[in-house]
Amino acid sequence: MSLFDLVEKGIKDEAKSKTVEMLNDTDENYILDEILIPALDVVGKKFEKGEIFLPQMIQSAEAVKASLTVIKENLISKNGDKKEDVSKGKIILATVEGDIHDIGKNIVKIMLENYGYEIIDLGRDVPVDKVVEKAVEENIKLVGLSALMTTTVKSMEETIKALKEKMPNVKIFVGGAVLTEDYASEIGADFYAKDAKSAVEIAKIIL
Ligand code: B1M
Repeated sequence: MSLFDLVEKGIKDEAKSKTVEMLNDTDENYILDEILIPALDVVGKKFEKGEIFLPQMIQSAEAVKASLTVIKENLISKNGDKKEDVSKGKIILATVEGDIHDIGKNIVKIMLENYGYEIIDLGRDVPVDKVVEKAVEENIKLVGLSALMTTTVKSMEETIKALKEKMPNVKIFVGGAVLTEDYASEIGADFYAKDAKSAVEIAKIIL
């Protein structure tokens, strides 16, 4: 079965071994952008139409997570000896309060780490205060926030507002399928990252 089908059907262990096999001759970005994310899109559409239910969506997400662990290990082993000892700078990442979708954020984390940035990952469903406290404590220059639902963009806006009040110079980038460039600027973000590669470009500008 193809990796796409394994994700769609939520077959975790086989998705993992298929990823190992594919990495012999396939680029990780291709696996991410052309297989894993489109497969989840199909899953999301089926869920929306009522063709599948939450347990199946969870299984598909687990299959993608298993595939991502292999991709991450592969990147680490490929870049291990090239990696510089000094971090290019610290970045806070969080999925905003009320939102437990963290696959996108985790992909962004893998990419940024791969480019030498130190990531403080606050996880998912992160309260506004927790993001602000950590940013102040670490004197952070760049914060990345993720939101996947129309309902949680409000928490994103609140987090941005609270961060800017305490740290006027902090730069904030946001991402997630529910956002657009215009919407990102409307809620006060400095940058919109449509994918993990854009997040790396933003980090290069700021840090
Ligand atoms: Co949920 N879910 N889900 N879900 N889920 C969506 C988002 C949904 C669109 C599905 C649908 O109905 N079509 C819908 C939201 C509707 C809306 O508000 N517009 C939805 C819903 C309704 C729900 C629940 C409410 C379902 C329920 O309980 N009845 C519930 C919410 C719980 C909560 O958060 N409080 C729920 C739960 C779940 C699972 C737990 C089963 C699982 C998440 C598992 C996990 O993340 N650990 C899940 C999944 C897998 C999805 C879909 C199918 C896939 C999301 C995903 O991971 N995509 C999703 C449908 C869809 O998007 N097609 C859906 C892959 C990921 C790599 O893409 O996150 O967009 P994405 O990230 C991209 C870019 O957007 C960008 O880079 C990434 C790589 O290119 N990016 C960033 C993202 N974050 C970034 C941050 C950055 C920079 C770039 O900087 C910081």
